[in-house]
Amino acid sequence: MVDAKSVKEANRKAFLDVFPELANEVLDELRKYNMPEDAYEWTKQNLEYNVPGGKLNRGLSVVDTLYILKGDAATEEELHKARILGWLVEFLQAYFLVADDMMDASITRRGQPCWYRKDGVGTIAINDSFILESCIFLFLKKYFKGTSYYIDLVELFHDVSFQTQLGQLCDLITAPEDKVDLSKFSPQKHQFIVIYKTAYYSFYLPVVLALHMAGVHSEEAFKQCHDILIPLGEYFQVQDDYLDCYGDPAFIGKIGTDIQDNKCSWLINQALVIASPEQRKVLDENYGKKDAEAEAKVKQLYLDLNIEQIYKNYENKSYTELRTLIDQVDESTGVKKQVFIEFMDKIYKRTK
Ligand code: DMA
Ligand code: MG
Ligand code: MG
Ligand code: MG
Repeated sequence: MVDAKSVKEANRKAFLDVFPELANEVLDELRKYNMPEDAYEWTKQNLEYNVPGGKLNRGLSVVDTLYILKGDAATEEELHKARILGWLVEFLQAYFLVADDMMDASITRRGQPCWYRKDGVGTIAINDSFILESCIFLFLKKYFKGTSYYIDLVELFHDVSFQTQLGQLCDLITAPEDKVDLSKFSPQKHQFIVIYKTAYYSFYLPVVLALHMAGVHSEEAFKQCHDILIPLGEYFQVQDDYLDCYGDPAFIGKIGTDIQDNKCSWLINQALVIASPEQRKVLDENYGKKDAEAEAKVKQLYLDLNIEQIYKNYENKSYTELRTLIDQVDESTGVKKQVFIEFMDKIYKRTK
């Protein structure tokens, strides 16, 4: 008897099995270029340390989406190509995270020290992130150059990277280290930042990649995906902001830095909306300070303001709203409701 859980595990395993193959192909390129042995070993480490080891929601969603769209008509060869595209989303994510951890001065990622904090790595991590990005285009060329939708894939990766970089820019300049000014924050500002820095690459990209593979290329189909996946991505980043403060570092694999980093997080924006003038003063004086005591005062204020309950309410409301949006999907455009339901199920009420 094949239950849903064992099917999921088999899919995950098939996905994971592709990674060593891809890592070796990158390393073969280095051999072709006659790279010195130390550069070869460095790149091997870069790939192994930074690409696998995440939750793989983004990568697996490419494969799951293709399967939902094509059903049993999807051949093993097509599924393999979808797994490769899934890994390319994971390469893109690795590229952003290596850089993000440097810019956010983070300590750990996926339960291990951030790459830039490893002995001897430091700012070389900047170039390592560029190499991770280049791998995407190397594989697109190798596996998709012969397809009719090759240029669509290339453009999609370029467009989504640009959107993410713009989101990261807004995230960073809204959180200057030397000048805390909470009046620069607002729920609207937060929404803009998270849509650009997270929603496009994490939600829109994986689904549209699979759409191209399934032969669905219409603007109406892309628009329907956009109108659901962008709010879904927004919800996901609100969860990320929540977990930064309330997640268990041992479980989520990273130590929260948002309060000390002066980030325009969902939590501070909720607090600012309801804080009394006295409470606002506490936030002005303690937010964005590289100081554990000041951070503790902000956390205490979140407790006083019952921000966790506001988050729980938001979570339930988002779920209902997203379900309504999904119910309205017009499947005649070639997209299927199940694509969104499965993606949402992967993240709803996540604790990691
Ligand atoms: C992440 O924002 C966005 C990108 C593009 C990596 P973040 O800094 O909140 O992420 P994390 O909490 O994982 O460091
Ligand atoms: Mg970060
Ligand atoms: Mg960041
Ligand atoms: Mg975060």
